[in-house]
Amino acid sequence: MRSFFDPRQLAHAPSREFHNGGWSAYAEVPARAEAILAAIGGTERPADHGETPIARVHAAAYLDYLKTAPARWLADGREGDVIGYTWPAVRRRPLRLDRIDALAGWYSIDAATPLTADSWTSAYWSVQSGLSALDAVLAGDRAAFALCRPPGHHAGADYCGGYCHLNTAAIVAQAARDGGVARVAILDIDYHHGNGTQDIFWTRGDVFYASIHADPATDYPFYWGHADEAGEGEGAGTTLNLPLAQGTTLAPFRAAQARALDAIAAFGVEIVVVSFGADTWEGDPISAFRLRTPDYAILAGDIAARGLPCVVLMEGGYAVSALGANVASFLDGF
Ligand code: OKP
Ligand code: ZN
Repeated sequence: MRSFFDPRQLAHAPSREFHNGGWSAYAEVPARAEAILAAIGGTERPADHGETPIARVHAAAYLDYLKTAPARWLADGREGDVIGYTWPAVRRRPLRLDRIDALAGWYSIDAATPLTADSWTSAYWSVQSGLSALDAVLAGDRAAFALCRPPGHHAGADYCGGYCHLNTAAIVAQAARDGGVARVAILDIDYHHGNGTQDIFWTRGDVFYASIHADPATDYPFYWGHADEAGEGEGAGTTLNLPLAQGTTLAPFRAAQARALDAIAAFGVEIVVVSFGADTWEGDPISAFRLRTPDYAILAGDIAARGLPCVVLMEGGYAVSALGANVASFLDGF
């Protein structure tokens, strides 16, 4: 399977994140990508598709914020990474936001996603890796892998969050649509619900979003991913949420994935974008499912057996010592 990665994806390295009432070491570290690279062998450098496919999904003002906020933070006399401290409970209307703290709260959903001067560059190349994997599939490959890092599925059209800045799965799905693919599905099997992807396609009838994830009653991102969230308008019925309890093992996860794949098949898609997180592994430091390394080959085999071309994108997975083996197991299953 062809795999794509650009070394500029390593540069983004915030020093810390704020959650559970205090500062922690940033979990989404560059060493994650290095561990995957060591386990899967050679990757190709992605082609540069420019900003046009990114701007098809993300708001221009948000992209401007990602690019300029770190320099503005320093110009305002701050130290360290850009991080918000006040959030609008409801975004009632566009405001004239002059102060960097107002911008940071408006364009983010949490304090776990600080921006550094390198964030834009790393996120940009993470997206390019995804778009190059799509190119391989559009050219006829049955599956291709993008070692996306930073990840993307928590980023909305105009917000960052959950270690994510640009939503590569959404950008790849939209690029497939723009390339003439009539119907696309995104299968999200990261431990966390992909709130950004869901938001972006919430009212869309042409892109199906199916997610298997930890129950938002107990896990981040808390406010999305309940079983009754199914889309609205033309998107009514094109979102499928399958939350599972902490402690979930292979059998219930596999049954949920079969349900998601049945729904995707019934929707009649030509391409599946897989948001793959290895944070469902039993030893993940911030998650609580109980999948084992060989389980990933079984889950991937079930996906491949449906016979649909797959663009596989890396999302989460924070147990660095096991990450390479878990990703290799998943890719072997194809
Ligand atoms: C990103 B992805 C841990 C809090 C961590 C952010 C989680 C982001 C996960 N107690 N909060 O979906 O793997
Ligand atoms: Zn995750």
